[in-house]
Amino acid sequence: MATRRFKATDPELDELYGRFADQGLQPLWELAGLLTAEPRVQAVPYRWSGRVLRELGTRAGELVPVDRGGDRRVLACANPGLGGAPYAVGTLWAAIQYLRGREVAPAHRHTPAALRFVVEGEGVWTLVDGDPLHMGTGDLVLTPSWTFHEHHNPRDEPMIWVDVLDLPVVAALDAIFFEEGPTEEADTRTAVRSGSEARYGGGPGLVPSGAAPPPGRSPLLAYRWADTDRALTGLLEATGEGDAVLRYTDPVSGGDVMPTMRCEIARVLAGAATVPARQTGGRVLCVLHGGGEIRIGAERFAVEPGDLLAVPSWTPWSVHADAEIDLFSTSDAPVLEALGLLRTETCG
Ligand code: GTQ
Ligand code: FE2
Repeated sequence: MATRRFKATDPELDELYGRFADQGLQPLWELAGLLTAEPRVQAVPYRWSGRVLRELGTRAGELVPVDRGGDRRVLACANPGLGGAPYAVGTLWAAIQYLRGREVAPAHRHTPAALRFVVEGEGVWTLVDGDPLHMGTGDLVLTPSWTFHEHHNPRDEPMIWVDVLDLPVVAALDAIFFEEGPTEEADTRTAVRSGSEARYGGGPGLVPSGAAPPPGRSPLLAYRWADTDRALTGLLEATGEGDAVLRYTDPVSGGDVMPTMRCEIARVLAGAATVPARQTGGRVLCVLHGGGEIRIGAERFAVEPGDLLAVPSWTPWSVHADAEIDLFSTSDAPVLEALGLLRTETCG
């Protein structure tokens, strides 16, 4: 495939442009829109209705089997600004996954890292490198890069949850690898408590002496709603403010849960609003509880539990709670931070 051929009115220059094209070259002075004053973002502010996601996930559950080949019954949120790409924002994959009662989603691993967040429901187990992690309402469960994972639902009732992956980042870096699990047999083990939580989730501020974290990611793979809820309540009590934001961290290093994704949870009290702010990089929001309005750029979305929203890079957003809102959020901030590209600004 040849490179773009630029045209000039001057015949000598036009001839030179022809030679550029033959040699796979382009003149910078003809290239507009490369170094823009601010990010020119393709993704647009968008909201996927939780109610619709649940309804269409359920219908897919009736029509589409999960097995080797299909592997995952997942509906990807495709931002309308991204020209058909199955990404919620330029750097994040967001989706809902639906597993019927008694179903298994077979083991595999891939270099993109994943996280699961549960808006409503329980009963599915995710095994991460063989460690059984239960998923329940409000829980955050991690599947770090290149860890084997499989899901199984020992109950009769279906379950739906939210997946967020750094897939677009890994794809942009041409670093996608994928591999199926070593055995055909589904591992349907459960456990009262995962090994990861027994070791690293024993109590606030307590980690095994001498513990070295796996580089760049948390050895704790599940963050339980009861703990998150208590922490939010405590922070609001301490500050007396109308909203509070917590960051999920690696308990050993204090850093983000994974090298590519920052997870946060915000609580906004009824009648309160957050100060509009923006930062570089993409963000995906998931409404856990409550209702009100989320403003992203010029858009205003009335929200309810289960809604997923896209916050494009450098776009101001704010939350206005009618009923107390709990809002889970994933951004690519660790990537931008590592590269010295994270800019934040309040716009209030
Ligand atoms: O659960 O393993 O949403 O591999 C996309 C790719 C979920 C998963 C997604 C995946 C998974
Ligand atoms: Fe996967």
